[in-house]
Parts: sequence; structure tokens; C-alpha cells
Amino acid sequence: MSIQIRLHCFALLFIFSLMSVSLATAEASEVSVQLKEFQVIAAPLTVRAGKVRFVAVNRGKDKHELVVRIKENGKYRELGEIEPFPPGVAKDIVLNLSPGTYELSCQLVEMEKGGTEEHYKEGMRVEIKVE
Ligand SMILES: [Cu+2]
Repeated sequence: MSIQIRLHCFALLFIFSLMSVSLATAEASEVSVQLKEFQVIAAPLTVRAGKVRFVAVNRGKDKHELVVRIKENGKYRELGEIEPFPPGVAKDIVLNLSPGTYELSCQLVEMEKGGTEEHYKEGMRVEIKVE
């Protein structure tokens, strides 16, 4: 292979890699999710179907997690999860979602003096729509 052809190959590879990066970024919708005691705040609340990146930030004082579930016939089915992570940290998960109603929640249960504290029951959940 001549040097010139090799250079062309590198240039093409470079262009293709740039194209795939920009396509991947363009495809995914992004939902920002704030977790705190005891609330899940998501924005936007409606996204288009396809790849959705959930960027979760723990703005609380305790560890929280993010569980993504789809609502089917009144029941929830889990699709993905970001394991519990500490305050001040951001984590993300990308899921391929079809149209429907989804729930973002924290399902942590903490042992407290005199009982348990269930983050979900305390209000750590929000529904979003995928269209
Ligand atoms: Cu929590």
C-alpha cells in the first residue's frame, strides 16, 4: 500500500468515527434526574422514543439509586437501574425505550431507629412519558 492510499484510509476512518460519535449523541434524548430526600425531579417529563440517557444527580444527604420501570397493565416492570450512589455524584444510564409510561424511582429501604424508611413510600418517584 502506498503512503498516499494509507493516508486516505486514515482520513476516511477518522471521518467515519466522527460521524458515528455525532450520530450517537444526536440519537439519545436526555432526561436530567435529581434525587433527594424524598423527591425525584425529572426534566423533561416527556421524551421521544428511542435511546434515552438518564443523567441522575444525587442532591440529597443520603445515598440514592435510580430505578427505571415501565408501566404495563397497571404493573411496573424494571428495565434498568443505577445502583445506590453518594451525595454530590452524577451517574447515567442509557436505555432504548418504546412509547409508554415510565417511572423513575428510588427503592432504597433504610433501617432507622424504630423501623424502616422506604424512600419510595416517602415520595421518591415520578412518572414520565415516552412518545
Ligand atoms: Cu433514595
